[in-house]
Amino acid sequence: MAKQASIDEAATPRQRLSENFEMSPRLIRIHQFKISPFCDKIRRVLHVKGEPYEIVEIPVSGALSVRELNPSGKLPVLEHGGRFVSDSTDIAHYLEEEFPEPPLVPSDPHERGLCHVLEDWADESLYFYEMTLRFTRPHNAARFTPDLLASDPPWAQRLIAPAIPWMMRRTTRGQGVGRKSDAELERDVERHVAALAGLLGDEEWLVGRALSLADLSVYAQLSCIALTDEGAKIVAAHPTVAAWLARVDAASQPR
Ligand SMILES: N[C@@H](CCC(=O)N[C@@H](CS)C(=O)NCC(=O)O)C(=O)O
Repeated sequence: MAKQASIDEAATPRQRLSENFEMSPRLIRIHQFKISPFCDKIRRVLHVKGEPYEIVEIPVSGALSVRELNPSGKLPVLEHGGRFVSDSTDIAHYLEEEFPEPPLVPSDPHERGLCHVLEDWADESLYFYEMTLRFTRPHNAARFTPDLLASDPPWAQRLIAPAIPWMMRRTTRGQGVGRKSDAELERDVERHVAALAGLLGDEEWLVGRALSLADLSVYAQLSCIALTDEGAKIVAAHPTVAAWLARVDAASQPR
């Protein structure tokens, strides 16, 4: 489903654009950091929609070039029909308009509202728990930093790797979650996962009777939390949530 774009490494992201677009103007391309939960969310939206796409992997050492595509410097950025769309929520809604089937944003106003609130909670709250757990706790940072830097040249990996926990901590401290003790943070995650178990009850999906953007957004963040030892234990204690994670994963694989 996803093809790695063959790109001229020396070209800027905007220069890289034109070639394939001349041949295939409706091509979808995702500029991403592979292990970003927001990029995972968008890949899964495209899998559910059954739309093929190309990946442009941005190395962490090339992160400044992202500003050419998105002034906020954040990924993912979607390229389609000569347009650039940034922010995973905007991208998901753009894709919903371009490729309405199967719908991922409910049409019922109550479900639509709940879907949005859950997506925003995942993006703006759960994200900082996953970032703190994966990249600021030394035993986890040792596991996940090599994945984060997998597309960087060796010199950049050597230079950047030691700074990753510091960089992530600076962000999570600014946001607030990073100021909590380990025990407080794990208690919060436990409360969030218990809340999801309560929301799910006997239902298959978080909103209504079908997979929605809420499932994909919460999945993208919680699956990263569950990759850590601490998160795995918390999720395992809530079989409803563990089963839902597996269900969302299965429903959003490449077709
Ligand atoms: N609200 C944005 C958040 C995206 C985001 O924070 N992406 C991170 C990677 S997980 C990023 O690009 N960080 C680089 C930076 O902040 O400079 C979205 O939904 O797309």
